[in-house]
Amino acid sequence: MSRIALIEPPPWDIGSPNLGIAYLKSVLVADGHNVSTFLLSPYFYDDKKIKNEVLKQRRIFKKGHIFNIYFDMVWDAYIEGDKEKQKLCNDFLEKCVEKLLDSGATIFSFSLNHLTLPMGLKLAQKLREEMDKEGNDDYLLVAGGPTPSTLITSLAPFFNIICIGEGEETLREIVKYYQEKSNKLETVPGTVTNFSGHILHNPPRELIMDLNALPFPDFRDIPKKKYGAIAIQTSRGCVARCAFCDETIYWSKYRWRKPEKVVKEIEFQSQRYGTTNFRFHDSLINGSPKHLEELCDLLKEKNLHITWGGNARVNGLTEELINKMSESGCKYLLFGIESASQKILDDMRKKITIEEIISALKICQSAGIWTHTHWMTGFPTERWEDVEQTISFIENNKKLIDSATVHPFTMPTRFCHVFNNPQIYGLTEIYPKRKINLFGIELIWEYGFKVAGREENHIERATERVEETLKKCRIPDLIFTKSIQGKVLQSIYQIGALKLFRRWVPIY
Ligand code: B12
Ligand code: SF4
Repeated sequence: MSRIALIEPPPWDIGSPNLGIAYLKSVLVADGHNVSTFLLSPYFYDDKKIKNEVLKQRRIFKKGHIFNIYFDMVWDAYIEGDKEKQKLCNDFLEKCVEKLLDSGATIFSFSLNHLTLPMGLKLAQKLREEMDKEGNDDYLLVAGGPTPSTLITSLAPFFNIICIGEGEETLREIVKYYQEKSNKLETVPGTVTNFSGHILHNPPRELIMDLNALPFPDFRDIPKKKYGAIAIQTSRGCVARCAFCDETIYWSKYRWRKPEKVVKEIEFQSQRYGTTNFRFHDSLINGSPKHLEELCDLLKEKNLHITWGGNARVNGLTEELINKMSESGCKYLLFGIESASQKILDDMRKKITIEEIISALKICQSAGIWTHTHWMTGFPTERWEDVEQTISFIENNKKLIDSATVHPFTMPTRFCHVFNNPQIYGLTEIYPKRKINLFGIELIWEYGFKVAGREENHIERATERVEETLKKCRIPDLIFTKSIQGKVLQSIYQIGALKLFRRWVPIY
């Protein structure tokens, strides 16, 4: 049977482990393969030399989320060409190469997003060099996940196979054909293959319509103590189609799992890992309120005493449902509120109203659920009066908002409604704003755009103003649950000393 390494390069979140990799592992193990998981972020954060450099940067700049400093370090190393940082990152990757080769794997499968791309490409390059040095040509470099699925051909020079979208069936076939030494390997649906420089675009992969048929995600060989919660998913895809988002395009049709199956998985993972803390990795947990309600009822009935949280939409959240969620262990919800101007919400195709936002926040507060809110500044149709409405909303409702993150509007990919329908949003031009050179390939990192009738620096000004407002209202950019510990931490925040405690708080 083949040996497969599933790799998540750093730097990525360690609040919960990579669910995609755990699913891929479970289907390959079910087929009888020998699979090792390499989630590298915890080791990257713990690497002494890297940690020292990050802490040094933090002292110099006196502020900044620790995670961003790690990411900046990688960026400086591989994009800005900082030799010292490059050495630190390369040394870390050398150790990873050693571990990967020791595992005896011959199929190296990378799960990549924009943050993990630089380290991922470098690691793939190093593995190839090592294999070539040993004269070993019986290996495969495979990549999948959000970034390979969108950048596709640009990344082909680094890999033999790029997988697009949902990966379970695709990877199973890849491993099967590799093992059989079949030339079907070059034509697996849902991939772009690159064997000896011959690039083939294959037909798309069909969706997994019955998610209940998938085995439970397998987290067995992850460093569990380094992660705060176990990841779980009740659905794939989203019921909405917000203009700036690619989730519906990525996952296509919205699909949900039977609540009984989800509860079985919770019981199974709790027993296996001794954890009662779960993070739901759904695009949104209330795409089907009926199934969510059933899930909460079952959790309560079974008396599982878990704590959980996840992404939610504000609509469809009735008092009854939120109370059931709270009683079944829900401690926090992340809401994509984006703006408090109804016009902008409508332009964004959010299909939510200001009344629904206030109602959801209020009910969560009385149910003791922590509300984390995401705000988006600079949507193309946003004007200053819309920003003012968002600011007043935050000021007037600060007691209902436990924490918040501000995201300036950007277009990292072409896969959103705004990019493909610029005229609807008043865009007069879309252009590659940030191009980067990553190990010899040129990538468009972000698209820029021009909007008629809006100040050039609107996004920067709006972001600054909303961030100032949150600060003034003492709304932090992090999550902790409304437990006694949470209350203590909130008081610490209120006396302005939270930054001392950030290391121990599960920062989002
Ligand atoms: C939960 C989540 C988080 C969690 C943490 C997740 C974690 N620890 O893994 C939190 C809330 C912390 C988070 C934060 C962020 N996130 Co997030 N997050 C998600 C979310 C909603 C679910 C991820 C997930 O588990 N999906 C379910 C699993 C099963 O899917 P998957 O991992 O993609 O894997 C499947 C396929 O992609 C494929 N696949 C994946 N890898 C591979 C490899 C191979 C070889 C193959 C064959 C297939 C394959 O097969 C898998 C099974 O089908 C996704 C959106 C989504 N719905 O997926 C965004 C998403 C991953 N996040 C995203 C972003 C941008 C962020 C932030 C940077 C946002 C921000 N600006 O702050 C932060 C940064 C986090 C950090 N500091 O490290 C983007 C990444 C986009 C990109 N191209 O890089 C996504 C895709 C959302 C989006 N559409 O923009 N996130
Ligand atoms: S509700 Fe959230 S996940 Fe769904 S389309 Fe809108 S932004 Fe994307």
